[in-house]
Amino acid sequence: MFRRVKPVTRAQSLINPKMFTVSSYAQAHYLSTLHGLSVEPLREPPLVTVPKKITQFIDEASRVCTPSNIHICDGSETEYNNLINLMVQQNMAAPLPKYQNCYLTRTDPRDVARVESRTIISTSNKHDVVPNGFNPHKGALPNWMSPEELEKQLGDRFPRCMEGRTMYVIPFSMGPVGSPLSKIGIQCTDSPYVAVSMRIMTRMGLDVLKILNEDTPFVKCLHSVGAPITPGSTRPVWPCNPENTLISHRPESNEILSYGSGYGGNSLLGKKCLALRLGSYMAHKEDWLAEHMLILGITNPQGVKKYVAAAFPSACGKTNLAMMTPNLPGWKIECVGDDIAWMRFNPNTGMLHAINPENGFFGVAPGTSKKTNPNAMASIFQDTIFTNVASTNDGGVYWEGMGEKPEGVVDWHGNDWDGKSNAAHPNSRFCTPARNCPIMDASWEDPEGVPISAILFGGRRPEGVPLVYEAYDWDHGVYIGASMRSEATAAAEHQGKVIMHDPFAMRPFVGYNMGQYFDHWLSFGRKKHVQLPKIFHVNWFRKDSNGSFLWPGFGDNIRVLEWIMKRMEESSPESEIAKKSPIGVIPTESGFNLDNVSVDWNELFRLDKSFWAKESSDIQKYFNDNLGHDLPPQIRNQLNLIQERIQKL
Ligand code: OXD
Ligand code: MN
Repeated sequence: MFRRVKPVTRAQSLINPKMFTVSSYAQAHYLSTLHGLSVEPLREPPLVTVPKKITQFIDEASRVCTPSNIHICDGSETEYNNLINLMVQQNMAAPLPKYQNCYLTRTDPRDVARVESRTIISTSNKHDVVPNGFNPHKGALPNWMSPEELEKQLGDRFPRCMEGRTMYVIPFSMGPVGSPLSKIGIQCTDSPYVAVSMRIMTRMGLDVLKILNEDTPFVKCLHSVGAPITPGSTRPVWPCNPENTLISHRPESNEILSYGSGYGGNSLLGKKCLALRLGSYMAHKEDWLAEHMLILGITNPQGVKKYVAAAFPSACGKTNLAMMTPNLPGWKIECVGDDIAWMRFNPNTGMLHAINPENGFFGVAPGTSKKTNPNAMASIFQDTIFTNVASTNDGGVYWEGMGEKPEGVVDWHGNDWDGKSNAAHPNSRFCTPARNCPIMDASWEDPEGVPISAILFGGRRPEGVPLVYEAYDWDHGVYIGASMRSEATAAAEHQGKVIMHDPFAMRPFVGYNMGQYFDHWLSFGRKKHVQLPKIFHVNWFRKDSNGSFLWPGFGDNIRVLEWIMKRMEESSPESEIAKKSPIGVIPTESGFNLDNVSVDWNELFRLDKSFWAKESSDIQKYFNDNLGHDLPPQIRNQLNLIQERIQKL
C-alpha cells in the first residue's frame, strides 16, 4: 500500500500475525474495560483465523498510521451498541429518544459533502483515466494523479495520522456474502462513525471473515480523518482535515486511501470508492457494469412483473423512485436498491441481471416526507443514524420538506433555529438498513440478481427536456446516457444551479477513461444471444414559465413506468401509444394514462428547435473538449443523426 512511506518502527507490532484471531467476546470485553461500559455476558466466543494477506495489510496500516488501539469489527449488535455509546460519550452522536435506536450526528460544517476536486484516480498510464480531450476542463471528468505524486501526497498525510485513536478494521462484502457477483473489502479507519455506518451500508464482520482464504481477492481500504490526538491537544467533536482532504484510488492494485473527511462517500469506502470507481474499472476488465443506478420491481394490475434500473445524478430522486407508492390502483413497486447496480448478462437467461451491492440506504433527508416517500418515512425511524439534520425538543428530527414545522428546532449547527436559514443541511442524510424498508423486493438479496427489462436515464432539467422519451436502439440509448446533463445539487461541493454534464450519472464515479466507458456500454450492443433492455430518458423536473413544475412527480411517476412497461412489449417506434420525434420515441396523449391528473401535455412534450440545437451543440463541445479522439465514432454518429433530425423540427 505504501511504497516509499517508511513504517514507524516499534519494538513490537501491535498485532501478532501468528496468533491473529477475532472474537466478538474479546472485542466486547475489550471495549467494556476501555470505556467502562456494561456489556451483556456473551456466549462462547467464535474464533476465526484471518488470512495472512489481510493481517499483513492491517499490520502495515497500523505501523504507518500508529493508532493506539486496533479493533477488529465482528459486526455484532453488541459491538454496534458499544461503538454508538462511545460516540455518545464523545459527543459525536446524540440519541433521538422519540424513535427507536436512532442517533443524530453533526459534522464539522466544512465536512458536509463529497469533495470531487480532491478525489483522484492514480494509474501508471494517464490515458487509462483521462481521455485525450482537445481542450479539457478541470472537474469535467475524474482527476488523475501519477503514482509518484500520489506516493508523495500519501507520505505527507498518513504517517502517525491515527495517533491517540483506535483503528477499526472492517471486513465487508459488497453484495450478498458469498455471491459470485460480490466483492470483498477490508477497511481500516480511525472513525467509529464510519464503523457503525459501514455496518448499516454493507454486510460487515465475522460472516465475511469466515469465507476468506489466502486466495480471496480483496480491496485494501485505508481511511483516516487526519486528526491525530496529541498530548495536550483538544479533541474536536467531528475530527476532519479539510485542507488536506484526499480521496485516492489505485485501481491497478485494488487500493483506496482516503484522508481528511469523515463524511459519506468520502469515508464509507464501500460505496462510491469501491462499488463505483474501482467497481467500474473491474467491470470494464471483467465484462460487466457497475452503475450509479437504482433497481426496482414493478408489477402491473394483471400481475406481470418487470425490473427496471435507473441512473440519475446524486440527489435527483433515486431513493424516491426506488421506494415509490404508485398513484394508480393495482400497481406495485418493490425496491431492490436506491443507488448502485452491478449488472452482468446472465449466460442462462441472456438477460442483464442486477444486484444491489449495498445493504442500506444513505439517503438525502430534505424533501423526504410522508407525501413524497412514505416508504422511506416508514424505514428511517428505527436503527438509523441521521447526519446534519435538525433536531426537535421532543427528541426527534426535522428537515426542509418534511412537513409541518415543529416548535423548538435546533438546526444542523446545533443552534436554536432562526426559521430563516436551512434547518437541515441540504445534503443531510439518513443511514438506515435496507431491511427496514417495507417494500424490499423478495429477490433483493438473490445472489443471481434480478433480470432488467429497461434502463432509465434522467436528471433535473427545468427547461426543454420532455417527461419521457425512448431510444431508437441500443447505440442511441448509449448516446442518451453519454449526453446526460443535470442541475448541480448539494451532494458535492458545486455551488449554484448550473446545468452540468454528467454522463450516465457517473461523472464523479467512473474509474477509467470515459471514452472507453462509453465504448464498453456500446460493446453490449454487439453481443450475440443477449436480450438488451430498452433505454429511456425521463425528466420529472420541467418547469413552466412561472417556475412551477409541469409534472406532479412522485407517486404519479407510475404513469411513466406504465407507458414504459407497455413499450417493453412493442418493437416498432410507432404504435397507438408511441410516435417518433427527433430526439426519440415519445408517448401519444391517448396512449398515456392521465386519469385523475391534470397536466399541460403539450408543454410537457414541447420540443423547441433552438433549445435542442443549443443542447446538441453544448454536448458536442463537451465531447470535443473532454473526450476528443477518445469519443467512440458510434456516439459521434448518433450526435450527427440527432442534429440532422432536429433540423426538421
Ligand atoms: C450519494 C451520492 O451519496 O451520489 O449517493 O452522492
Ligand atoms: Mn449516489
